[in-house]
Amino acid sequence: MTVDQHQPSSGGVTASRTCLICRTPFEPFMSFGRQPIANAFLTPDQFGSEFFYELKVGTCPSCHMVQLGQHVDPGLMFHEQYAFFSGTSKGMTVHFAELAAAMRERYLGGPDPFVVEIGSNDGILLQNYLGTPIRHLGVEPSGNVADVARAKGIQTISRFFDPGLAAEIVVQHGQADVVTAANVMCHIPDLHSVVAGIRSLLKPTGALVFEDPYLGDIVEKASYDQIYDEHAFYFSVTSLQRLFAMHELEIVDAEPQDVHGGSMRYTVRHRGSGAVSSRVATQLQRETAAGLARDETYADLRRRIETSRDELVALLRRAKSDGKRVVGYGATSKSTTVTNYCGIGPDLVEFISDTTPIKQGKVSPGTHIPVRPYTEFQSRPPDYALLFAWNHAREILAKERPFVEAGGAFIVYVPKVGILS
Ligand code: DWN
Ligand code: SAH
Repeated sequence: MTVDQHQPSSGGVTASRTCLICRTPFEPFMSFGRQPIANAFLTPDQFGSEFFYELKVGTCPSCHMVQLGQHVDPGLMFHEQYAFFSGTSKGMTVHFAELAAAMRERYLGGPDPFVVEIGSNDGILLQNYLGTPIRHLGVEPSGNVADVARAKGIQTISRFFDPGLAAEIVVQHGQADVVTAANVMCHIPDLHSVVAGIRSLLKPTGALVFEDPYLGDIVEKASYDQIYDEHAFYFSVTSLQRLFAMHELEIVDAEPQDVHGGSMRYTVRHRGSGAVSSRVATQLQRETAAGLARDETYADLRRRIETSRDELVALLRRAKSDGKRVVGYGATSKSTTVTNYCGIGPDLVEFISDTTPIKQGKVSPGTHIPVRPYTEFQSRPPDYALLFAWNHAREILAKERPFVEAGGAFIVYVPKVGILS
């Protein structure tokens, strides 16, 4: 089934007043106000044309899909100058090597195996199949990151995935044993068309394996910085079950992951083609217990987010009045929501340290904090590092022991605002 309800607008943003999954009207439970494109790092000559929209989020009263109330046109976010390169985290490189091995063992052991990845970025996942008998194909619309993958020898098509492309892939390469997507499905407002495309691309025995930030973690930790333009949806097993049922597909497994601040790995197959793990029912029970389908949960989340904002701003102001230097650690997409929602600019955060060359020498979207190379963090260590890349805390805290041993400290805001000693 294809529900074509999301038409790109000419103004760069589309308002959504009905659920993109089941078309039930919904009201946003929260607005984060005026926000820029999360990954649109810019130079001063671009200030006059900086794009803004209202970031608001709601939950469908019928299918309980949590989703944005406004959608920025995909071409404004994913293009030749996309700023996020997956390989910037060593921890994620290990995570995807493990995912590749797990899929190989479970679903890619037959004759002439074929895997398609949607949103393959710089090839962090598919690189693990190079030199194996497994045929692969990446679909990655952001041309600059796709070029990095191609340079590694990874077959990559630079287009947005849709049913038309799925049909072309089937004609040229045949159906896939595995379709995989990490941190991509939640980025695509026209999810029905993507799921329809995946359904036609998958062999009858095939599996869709995908991961995305998990709604249960966002609610529990009040990690509101997961909410930004690229993340159109905040998935739970409850809401996804309904979506896949509409396409005669079913979730056969749901495995919590500790990456990106708490994610879920879903395995989906043609209805009736595989055993359903007891983890699915367990997860559904947990979601009921956590109140993910109840309005009060989101009213409470909004209050906790407002408190988090007030506490973070107070802490940063105190640091400033005490004469301390604060530098951001990781110019994440997530930090765009935090800095713009809280009103944090260069007056409170001197610069943001980031290892990604394309972000360096620019300023952060909206509040215009300079982004500097990591070498600057090392040569001029601040009193406090504001941990915007908190999802990579394990990797970063291990690396930054010398900073802490020399008297530096990390300011965090997920799950609570505070200073790590
Ligand atoms: O869903 C998405 C995820 C997968 O990646 C996309 N929509 C966009 C992006 O989100 P993000 O920008 O919030 O991702 P990260 O992985 O939290 O970004 C980390 C940033 O921090 C990168 O710019 C690299 C930088 N970094 C650093 O400077 N030093 C990261 C590490 C680990 C470091 O040690
Ligand atoms: N899978 C990688 C990248 C996630 S970032 C990881 O987990 O690290 C999201 C990626 O999805 C970007 O590279 C973006 O260009 C891509 N993307 C966005 N919309 C897409 C679509 N409709 N089809 C395919 N890829 C898409």
